[in-house]
Amino acid sequence: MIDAKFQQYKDDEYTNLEKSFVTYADLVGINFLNSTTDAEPFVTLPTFGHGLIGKYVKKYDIENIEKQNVIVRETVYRKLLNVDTVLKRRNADWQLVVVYGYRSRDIQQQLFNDEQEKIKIENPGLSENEITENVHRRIAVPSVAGHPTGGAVDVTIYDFENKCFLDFGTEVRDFSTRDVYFKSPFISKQQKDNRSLLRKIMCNEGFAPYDGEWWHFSYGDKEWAFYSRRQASRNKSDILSVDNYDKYLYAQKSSSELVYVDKYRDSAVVPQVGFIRLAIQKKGRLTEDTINILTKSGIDVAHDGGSFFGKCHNFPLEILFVRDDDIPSLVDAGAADIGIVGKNTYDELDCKSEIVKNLGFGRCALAIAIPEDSNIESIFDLSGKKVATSYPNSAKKFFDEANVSDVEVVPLSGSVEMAVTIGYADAIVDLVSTGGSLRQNKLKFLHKIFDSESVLVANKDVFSNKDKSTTINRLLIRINGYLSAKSYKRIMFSVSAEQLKFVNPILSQAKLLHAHDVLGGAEQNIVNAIIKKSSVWDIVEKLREIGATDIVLHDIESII
Ligand code: PRT
Ligand code: ZN
Repeated sequence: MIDAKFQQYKDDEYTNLEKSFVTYADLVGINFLNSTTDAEPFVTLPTFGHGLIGKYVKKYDIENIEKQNVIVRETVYRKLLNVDTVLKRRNADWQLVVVYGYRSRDIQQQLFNDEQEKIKIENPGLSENEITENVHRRIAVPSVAGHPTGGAVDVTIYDFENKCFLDFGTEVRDFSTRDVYFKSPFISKQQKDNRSLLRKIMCNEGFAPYDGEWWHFSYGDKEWAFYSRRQASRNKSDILSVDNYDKYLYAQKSSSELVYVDKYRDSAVVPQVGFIRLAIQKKGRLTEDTINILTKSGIDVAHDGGSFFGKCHNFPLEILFVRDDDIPSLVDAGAADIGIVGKNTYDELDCKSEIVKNLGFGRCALAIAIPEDSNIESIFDLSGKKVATSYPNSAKKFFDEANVSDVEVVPLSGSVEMAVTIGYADAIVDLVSTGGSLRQNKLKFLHKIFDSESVLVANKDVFSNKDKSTTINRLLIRINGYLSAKSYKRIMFSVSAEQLKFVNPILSQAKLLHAHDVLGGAEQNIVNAIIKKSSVWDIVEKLREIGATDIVLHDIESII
């Protein structure tokens, strides 16, 4: 009973709100005074990037034709870019996402007809006019509709930090509830604030809002002209200039008339020839070493810590900061051209990209471990047992190839050691580096499945692009130079002519990279050589034994 009463109360509130929506009758009298505004091109919004993006978040009508692309007028595009910039000033992790833009006239008509049929059946008593207005609240009457002009957009805000959309009280384009009305009283304070913020930023940029849908805004359509004219007269602006709004109206276009520029593949978005995108771990074990290897290769990485994107000022490279588990699929899909990831992750995810370089950091092993007191002695004792792991594919492959039958592999996304402690599994397959974590959890090593280290992976098609391939090779030369330099040191010391004859055997034993050169030839000689880091102290001690002096060690930046 109370529910029914409350529902009635809600319905009355909604119906009351509907009275102030812009109606079909408001728009039908607005005339299109021909002008040049209509000659402007349409553009697709980038589907990926650090700024504004356009992407259908659900399956919508023109997705079949346009895939994920959202199409809008060029002026609208520029305004949306500004909105995104303003948003990011409030919070660097926020991004404007446009989930709907242009819709063809045919589709508008079809949606309108469907909705009209529905309303007619639900409300048999309504007059023709009432039905039209009723339908118009959701699906605009085609002759005055905004989406077919390319001037109307449906937008929302994504928060990169929390990996979700801001809470607006309903999902974008959720027509199952009238809480989508901008002024719905049945949403929280926070939700209201989010709606007001979105509206304020969009309207400051010249868009007109629509009270019936918190996400819908337009520029240059009839609704915009009506709204702007009404605002102007409320603010008592010059009525003459108010009438000018009609001049700037956009005409609607059918899909056959639509010509557009694909911004996503446009050179404006990818400004440099051979520009490549590298995906790296945003925050984790690999991050520091990865950035270090880039910096030491002479690449400046600018990253504010918050956002997904980093720029390099001195190399045609954009860096994408993501979870390491996402790197293989981003590179496979070509969303990033190359990536730096643990080989363990690469193997586990059955990556189609190729490994182009082992990077030598993030070393660990994927290993089988068992409780310290377990009576399991070999991998064959695991037959019929439960093994918990975050690496189910690698584990299954290993047991299959080793012919250990009936191992039940239980996938867990984290805290794998726990599974054994609580008796949920008999063994684990996990990464081990120092082994400290095993000891801490009273586990012991049983068998190594594979060794792993960080690798540079590249999309398999990227080398067929000449420009990108050149950039990747430039990057590789630098990384190779750094990696070889990293394992050597330069040594200089001084010896007498007498001592010099002992020097050669000491140095050559230490596997020289370069033959050393000797300056002098008289009483005192300066020897200059490049030696393996691993033998530095051994060599230094031996040199001191023969009486060498002024021993100086240098780090090497690069060996090319
Ligand atoms: O958030 P995101 O998804 O990006 O990070 P993540 O939690 O998936 O990964 P992260 O940062 O923990 O590890 C990233 C990569 O580092 C792995 O994919 C490996 O390639 C590499 N790596 C190197 C390691 C380890 N060493 C390592 N020891 N990854 C994890 N570990 C774990 C190990 O499983 C154990 O639980 O660290 C713990 C301590 O190890 P011990 O043996 O040193 O005690
Ligand atoms: Zn809309």
